[in-house]
Amino acid sequence: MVVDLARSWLALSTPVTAAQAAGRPLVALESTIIAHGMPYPENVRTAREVEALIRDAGAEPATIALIGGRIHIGLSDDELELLGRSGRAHKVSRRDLPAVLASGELGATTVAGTMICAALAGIEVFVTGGIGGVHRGAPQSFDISADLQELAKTSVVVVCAGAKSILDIGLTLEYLETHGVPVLSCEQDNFAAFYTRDSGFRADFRLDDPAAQARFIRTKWDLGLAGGVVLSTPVPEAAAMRREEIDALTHQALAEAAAQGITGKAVTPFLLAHIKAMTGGRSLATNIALVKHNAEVGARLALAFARAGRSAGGAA
Ligand code: PSU
Ligand code: MN
Repeated sequence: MVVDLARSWLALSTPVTAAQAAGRPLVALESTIIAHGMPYPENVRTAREVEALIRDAGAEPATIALIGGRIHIGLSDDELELLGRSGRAHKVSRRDLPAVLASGELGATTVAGTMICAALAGIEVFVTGGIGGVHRGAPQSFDISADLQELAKTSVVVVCAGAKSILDIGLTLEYLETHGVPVLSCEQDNFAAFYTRDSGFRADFRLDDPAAQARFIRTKWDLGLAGGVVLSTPVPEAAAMRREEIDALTHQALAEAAAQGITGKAVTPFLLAHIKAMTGGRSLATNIALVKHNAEVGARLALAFARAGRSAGGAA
């Protein structure tokens, strides 16, 4: 069977295997944020702290990366260190997955790449920082993250702090609507904007209660409506940046990217690094705070899924 063949590429860590055997909920985590989204050593420290938060909440974290020709579901401390430190991990989206797996090289999975691997491993909840989206200027550049197409077809919930204002958030939401991807929010009505709480756009449905979130998502999948769900939650107030500041920085970063002729998969890491440099690291503190908050929201959802699964007779 095709799925069994695909699963033969997986390497589950011992804690992940144990959690699955015990019926403890799993939460997937991506690795592009470690290898390309944050500098060393904050990236590795944050990855470990995020894993600890998920464990403390009663779920098992499963950070996903490609190592030695296998899709690793759950990483050891040494593997996290390797990814965060080596500087040679490929950024792996759907397109890149076969190349990096077949070569046996090191790969850090994006939202799209992580969704594919999480689905193969049977993990339904995935926590990240922000999703990729439709870039500003996309009508000319055609730069639309493969994350959106993955959300259209792969049945995993992506918990995030919205999308960055380096993107065209209005067009990103339009694209998701076209592809039938529901955008849920919790803690506020509007879709979040990563460094800032409010994107200025409403999410489709606000559901603060994890049990209600789980019911919504389970209903979608029960109906055979395959595909992802976005769950947006805003960066905690105390860590949020000012909208005017981030807007000004975004314009500068976009101009710099254009001047340097940055294109393709290099665009997002370039913009992130540029904004970080221009804020003297304050944007990094915001980034870390929002990922940790997302981890708490994701863990609560995974627990609610597990409870609902049991009471409904083990739907999975
Ligand atoms: N947004 C962030 N931080 C990130 C990314 C996005 O705030 O690290 C990463 C995620 O892995 C996301 C990817 O899936 O960038 C999107 O890249 P692209 O735009 O090339 O599809
Ligand atoms: Mn792109």
